[in-house]
Amino acid sequence: MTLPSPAPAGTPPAASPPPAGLAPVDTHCPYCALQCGMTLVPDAAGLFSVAARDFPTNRGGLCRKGWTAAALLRSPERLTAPLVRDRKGGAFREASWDEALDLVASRLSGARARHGADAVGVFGGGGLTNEKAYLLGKFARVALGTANIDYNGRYCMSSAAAAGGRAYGLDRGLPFPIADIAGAEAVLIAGSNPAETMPPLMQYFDEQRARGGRLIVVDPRRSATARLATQHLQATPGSDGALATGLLHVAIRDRLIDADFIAERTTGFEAVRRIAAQHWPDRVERITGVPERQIVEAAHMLGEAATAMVLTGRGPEQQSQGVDNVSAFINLALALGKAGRPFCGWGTLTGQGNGQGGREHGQKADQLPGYRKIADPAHRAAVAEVWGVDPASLPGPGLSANELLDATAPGGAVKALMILASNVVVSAPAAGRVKANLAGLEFLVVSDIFLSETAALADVVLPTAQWAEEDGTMTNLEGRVIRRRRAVPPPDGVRTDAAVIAALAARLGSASSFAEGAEPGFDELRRASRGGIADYSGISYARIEAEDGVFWPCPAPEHPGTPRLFLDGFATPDGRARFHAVEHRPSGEEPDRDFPYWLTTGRVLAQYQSGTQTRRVPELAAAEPGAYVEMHPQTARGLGLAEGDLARLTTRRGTIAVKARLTPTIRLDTLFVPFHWGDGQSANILTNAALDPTSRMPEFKVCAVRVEREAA
Ligand SMILES: Nc1nc2c(c(=O)[nH]1)N[C@H]1C(S)=C(S)[C@@H](COP(=O)(O)OP(=O)(O)OC[C@H]3O[C@@H](n4cnc5c(=O)[nH]c(N)nc54)[C@H](O)[C@@H]3O)O[C@H]1N2
Ligand SMILES: Nc1nc2c(c(=O)[nH]1)N[C@H]1C(S)=C(S)[C@@H](COP(=O)(O)OP(=O)(O)OC[C@H]3O[C@@H](n4cnc5c(=O)[nH]c(N)nc54)[C@H](O)[C@@H]3O)O[C@H]1N2
Ligand code: SF4
Ligand SMILES: [Mo]
Repeated sequence: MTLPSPAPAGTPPAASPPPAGLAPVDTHCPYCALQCGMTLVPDAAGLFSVAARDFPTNRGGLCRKGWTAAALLRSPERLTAPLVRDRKGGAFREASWDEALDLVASRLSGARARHGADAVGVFGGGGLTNEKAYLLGKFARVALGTANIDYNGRYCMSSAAAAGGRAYGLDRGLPFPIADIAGAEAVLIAGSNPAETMPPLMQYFDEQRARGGRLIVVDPRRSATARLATQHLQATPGSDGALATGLLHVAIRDRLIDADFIAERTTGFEAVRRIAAQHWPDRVERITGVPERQIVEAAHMLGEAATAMVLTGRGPEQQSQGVDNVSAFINLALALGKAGRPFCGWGTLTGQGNGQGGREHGQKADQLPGYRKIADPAHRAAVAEVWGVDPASLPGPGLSANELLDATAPGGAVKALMILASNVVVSAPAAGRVKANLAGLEFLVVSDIFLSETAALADVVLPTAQWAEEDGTMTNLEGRVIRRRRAVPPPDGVRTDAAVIAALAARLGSASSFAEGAEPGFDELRRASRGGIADYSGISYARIEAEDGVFWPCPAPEHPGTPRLFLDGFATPDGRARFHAVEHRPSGEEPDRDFPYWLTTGRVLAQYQSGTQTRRVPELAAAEPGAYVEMHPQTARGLGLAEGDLARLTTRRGTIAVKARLTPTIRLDTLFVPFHWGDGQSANILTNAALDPTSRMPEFKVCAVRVEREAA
C-alpha cells in the first residue's frame, strides 16, 4: 500500500551540502497516530524532502500524506504574523506580538471579570505534543481559572476511552504493540478503514493473512480494508452493538466461549448472557442487514481461533451509543477468552498524531495530568503540589467539547474562547450553527499554522510553529512515547504554542510559572503524572532516544515500560475485566419518508481531517480536490443521478451540493461523504449533534438524509 518516494517538485538534486545548521533529522510524520518514522533531509537550497525510516509502526513505509509532508514547510500560505481585527466583521491587519498578546490577555481577563472565570473557554487538540497539551490544561486551570477546557479528541477517542476504561480499568488504545496483529489467528475490525487511514499498518494485516489468519471487517461500505477481508459484514450504520451481541449469542449457543476465563478473570457475565440470549441471529439480521449465515460464520472464525483480536474504529465509536457499541465488542472478546493474553484483546485504532497522549495530560474537561480525575480530592492535591497552588483553587469538571461549543451560542455561558489546533467550523457536527455561534462571540482567539476556516472567524489569530519546527513528545496509537524533533527553526514572526502560553500566563498574573522549553516541560509533566494511571515518570528524552520510544505506564527510570498490558491482570481494583450489559438502541435519527437514506461520513487517503494542512499540499489537493457523495449505482439511477452529477443532500441541519461518485461497494440504503472540506462542501453541515450520554461523542456516523439532483 505504500508509494515510492517522489522527489518534491522543484527540488534540485542534493549535490552540494545543505546550508550551515541544517542536517538530516529523524522525526515522525505530522499527521496520524501511527506516527510513522521519517527523516527530513535538507538540500542545498535549504528545502527538505522526506525519507522513510525504519520504525516499528511503519517499517520503512509511509502513506502519500507522509511522503508529501515537507510541502507544508514551504507553503506560501503560511501565517507569519499575528492578525488582529479592530471590529467584528472588519478586515484583519498584521500586528506585533506584543500588541496581539496584550490584546488577548486583556480581552480574556475582561471577559473573566465581567462574566466569571468559566465564561472563558479553551479548546485544544489531539495533534498537540504531550508538553503542549499539558501546558494548555495547566493554563486553563491555573492562569485562567476556568473549568471549561476540552478538546477535539472528544470527537475522536472518547467513546473508546470510556468503554476501555470501564472494562479494563485503564484506557490505552491498544494494549499491545501493533506488530502483534501479525500473530493473531483471527482479527475483527469494526468500522475502521486502515487501508486508507493508516496504510503502512496494512503490512501487519497482510502478514497475518499470509500466515493463514482470518480477517473480518464490519463496515457499511466494502472499503479498501473490507476488500482484503476473509469476510465482510456489510451492516447498516448504527447497528454495531446489535451485531456484536448477535455474534456473542452464537458463541454462547455453539459453546465457543471460554468458561474458565470468564470465571477467573472477569465479572458481570450473567447480565450480558441474558441480553445475548435475546439476540437470535435472524433478529440480528433484521436489525443489521447482515445475513444470518455470515453472523454464524464470523462467530465461529473468532471463537475457534486460538488467538483473536477485536479492533474498533470511528465507525461504531462515533455514535450516540458509541460507548455501548464498544462495550458490546469488548464483551465478545472477553467471553471468548480473547483478552489479557498474548496476541489477543480489544483495542481501538486511534486517530490523531497524539490522540493517545492528548487525552492523558489534562486538556480534557474532567481530567488532570497522568489521567487523573479532576473531581478526586487526592488527584487534585497531587497535581496542585506540582503546580505550587492551593488544591481548592483548581476548578472542577467543565463542559465537554460539543457542549462547550454549544455554550458559545447567544445567551450561553461561554463568552470568550481560545482554540489551539482544531478547525471546529469544519470538523464539529451541525457545523452551520457552530460557525454562527463563534462569529457572534465576544472574543475568539485561534492559534494555527494557516488561516483555517475557524481562524478566519477570530478576533486574533496567532501564527504557530509546526511539527518540524519544534521539539516535543507524542504518544502513538500503541501507547509508545516518541520524540518529535526540530529540523528547522520556525519562520520569522512565528512562535511556538508553548512560548505563547507562557507569555499569556505571565500577562494574566499566573500563580505558577510555565515552561517554554520542550524538555523542561516534559520533566514537569513526568512529575505531575507520577502515581497517576498514565504514569510517565520513568520516561526521559534520553531514554526515548536510546530505546526508540518507551511504552507507558513507566513509573520509574529503571522500569522497562509496558508494551503489553493486562497479561497478569486487568487494571481494575480486583484485577478482573468487567462485562457491561448493553442493549442496542436506535440511533439519534433514522431514515423516514422525508429523509429516506442513511448518511455516514469519514475519510479518504489523500486528505487529513478538516483539511487545513493537506488541502494546501498541491499533490494531495490534486488527488482529492473536493467533497463528493459515494452512492450505489442503483440508488443513483432511481434518483436520476449519473457519475459526476451534482447531488443536493439535505438533512434536518442543512444542505450541501456535491458530486456523485457511484460505486457498487456501498449499501443501497447508505450514502458516504468525506468530511475534509469546508463551506458549501462540508459534510458537517449535515451531521447530527446527538451525543453519547457517557462519552459526549457526537453521532458523526449516522443520520438521515434526502438526495436530489441539483439543477445544473
Ligand atoms: N487519510 C486519513 N487518515 C487518517 C485521518 C484522516 O483524516 N485522513 N484521520 C486520522 C484520525 S484523527 C482518525 S480518528 C482515524 C480514523 O480512522 P477510521 O476509523 O479508519 O476512519 P473513518 O473513515 O472515519 O471510519 C472508518 C469506517 O467506518 C465506516 N462506518 C461508517 N459508519 C459506520 C457504522 O455505523 N458502523 C461501522 N461498523 N462502520 C461504519 C466507514 O464506512 C469507514 O470505512 O484516521 C486517522 N488517519
Ligand atoms: N463528519 C465527521 N466529522 C468529524 C469526523 C468524522 O469522522 N466525520 N471525525 C472527527 C475526528 S475523529 C477528529 S480527530 C476531528 C478532527 O478535526 P479537527 O479538530 O478540525 O482536526 P484538524 O483538521 O487536524 O485540525 C487541526 C488544526 O490545527 C492546526 N495545527 C496543527 N498542528 C498544530 C499545532 O501544533 N498547534 C496549533 N496551534 N495548531 C496546529 C492545523 O493546521 C488545523 O487547522 O474531526 C472530527 N469530525
Ligand atoms: S500513515 Fe499516518 S503517520 Fe504514517 S505516513 Fe500516513 S499520515 Fe503519516
Ligand atoms: Mo480522530
